[in-house]
Amino acid sequence: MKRKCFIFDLDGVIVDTAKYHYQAWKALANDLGIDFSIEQNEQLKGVSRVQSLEKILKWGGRTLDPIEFQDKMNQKNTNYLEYISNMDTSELLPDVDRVLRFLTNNNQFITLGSASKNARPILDKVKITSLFDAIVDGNDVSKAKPNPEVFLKAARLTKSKAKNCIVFEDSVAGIQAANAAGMISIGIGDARILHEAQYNFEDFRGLSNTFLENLIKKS
Ligand code: B16
Ligand code: MG
Repeated sequence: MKRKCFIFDLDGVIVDTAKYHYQAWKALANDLGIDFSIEQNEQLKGVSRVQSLEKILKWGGRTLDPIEFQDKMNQKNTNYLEYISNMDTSELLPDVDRVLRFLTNNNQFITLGSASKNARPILDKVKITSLFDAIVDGNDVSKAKPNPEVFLKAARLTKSKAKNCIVFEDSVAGIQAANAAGMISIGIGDARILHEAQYNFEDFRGLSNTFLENLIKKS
């Protein structure tokens, strides 16, 4: 069996933390007197903390001095950390466990490619850290998605060529990053939003072991 590198995004793919990011950003935006819609939130998925706040300020026509900016980022993260503090294995998204087990049993590389600086503690909380051959998160990269840096780094750590990497992503920026890296992109979520992906699934329940087997065999 070939050894491919499967790269998982975290928020919205492995765990449903996307909803906690949304709630924390909404609270912050409203606090600044800025409206914040679900559609706008879609544009923040996969986007770094700094760039997310920059976008919200732009939408609200607001500016902050550097100290206030840092303050607001801390406020959002403190609020977010509170949301995730009680996370446990029940928050793994449907069938993530089955897919991870199938790939492990078939000797595939499992890696993380997330923009989040909170990725490691979250993996610990849902007790899957030991399944990963490499973890690349927001602390390890300088360029945010749609730049492919995060995925290229995961490939490098497992000595995999880009064409042998398969990326699971729930964000437009992440799908663009995977495509820019020359990797196979699989959108997890709404296919209308993630239409740039090579394959689309609402969630992992639709992604069969046979489909995974074919990805592994694919030259
Ligand atoms: P943090 P992912 C991304 O994680 C989220 O989708 C995005 O909403 C968030 O702003 C970003 O991480 C940074 O997260 O504030 O925890 O460092 O989807 O790339 O796993
Ligand atoms: Mg995501």
